[in-house]
Amino acid sequence: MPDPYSSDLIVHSSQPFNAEPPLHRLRASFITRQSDFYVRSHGDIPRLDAAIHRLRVKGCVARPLDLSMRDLRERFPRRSVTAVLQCAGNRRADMHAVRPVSGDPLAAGAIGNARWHGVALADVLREAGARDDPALHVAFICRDEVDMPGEGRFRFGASIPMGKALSPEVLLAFAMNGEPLAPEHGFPLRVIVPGYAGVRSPKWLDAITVQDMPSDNHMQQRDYKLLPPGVTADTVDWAAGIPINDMPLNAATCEPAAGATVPAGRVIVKGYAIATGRTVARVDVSADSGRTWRQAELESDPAAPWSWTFWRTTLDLAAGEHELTVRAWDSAGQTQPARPDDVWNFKGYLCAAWHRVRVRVLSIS
Ligand SMILES: Nc1nc2c(c(=O)[nH]1)N[C@H]1C(S)=C(S)[C@@H](COP(=O)(O)O)O[C@H]1N2
Ligand SMILES: [Mo]
Repeated sequence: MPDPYSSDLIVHSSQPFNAEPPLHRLRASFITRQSDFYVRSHGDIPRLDAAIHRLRVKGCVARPLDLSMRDLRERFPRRSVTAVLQCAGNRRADMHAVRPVSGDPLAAGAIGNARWHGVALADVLREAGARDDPALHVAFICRDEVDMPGEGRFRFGASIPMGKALSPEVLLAFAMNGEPLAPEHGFPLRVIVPGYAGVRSPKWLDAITVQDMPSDNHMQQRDYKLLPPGVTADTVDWAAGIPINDMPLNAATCEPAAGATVPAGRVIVKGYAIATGRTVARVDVSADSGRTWRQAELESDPAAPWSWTFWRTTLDLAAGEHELTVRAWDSAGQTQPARPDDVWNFKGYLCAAWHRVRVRVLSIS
């Protein structure tokens, strides 16, 4: 099947389909086009019919619901949010370079910023009569099936705590940038949980269960947790891991590309930075691996707190090899770890070390 949406993406695997955009495409627009948006799927992409799709809401609720897509559109106020979606494995390749990790060697493209349209999850939960109790969890189950060695075949699922589920930015989304969701991004219905790792934003949503514990799905219990550096796939005790929800402060250089050759003189360097809960207050760029730094110009949208910050600066580069390095600072004055070695974990999650790009500068004589 020809797929116009995957033409420019760097494909890491075709089954399941996993792909990320080249970084210059990502930096080309503050709102990421669907065709440039990374795809992370764990199983086959379901082809669903919106006319017959239903969403059930059940569990610890006063009034269970069984909604068509039309019910969702007609019975609840429309909401939109501009938000970044980012995979917990974004920049995994940098961790892989320290010591091999499991999972696709993602560059810095497993992230995108979109305008999402749908209804507030909070409105649907209130209609179902769910209690605002911080001890509760909202679990999602999806239509795609995942094959996991040793675990067989199961449907994708995940959960978020009730406190986050009731936050107004969390949507049940049916559109992205004013277009219907593409099949690979969750058509006809997905969850969008701004600030949280992508895994907590399930696609192809089938049912919501309010319950007194997190989802028992593999994705919640035995994956997407942060483990200490000494732990391997053979020794892992998943119960001891930190579940990945909020994403750390991060920044990446998108242009020039890693390994690029550029002419000596003034070189424009551009990228993105992202903070959750706080704002990106400063971005430093270095042409000498972090010995000296200059501050980049920032471009953000104050009306879109879940969105990313773009940055750019101009460096004067002499001929030779240079390692361009970037790090962000947040509004609490915190910054990123210097080396991926300091945050290495066997799944390669949350790589937020200073991002380094080696370039070759040629003299123009
Ligand atoms: N049903 C379902 N939802 C899912 C996934 C999946 O495999 N199946 N992958 C998750 C992960 S790990 C990420 S990072 C995001 C990616 O969303 P995207 O493909 O629209 O960019 O979807 C999440 N939701
Ligand atoms: Mo992910």
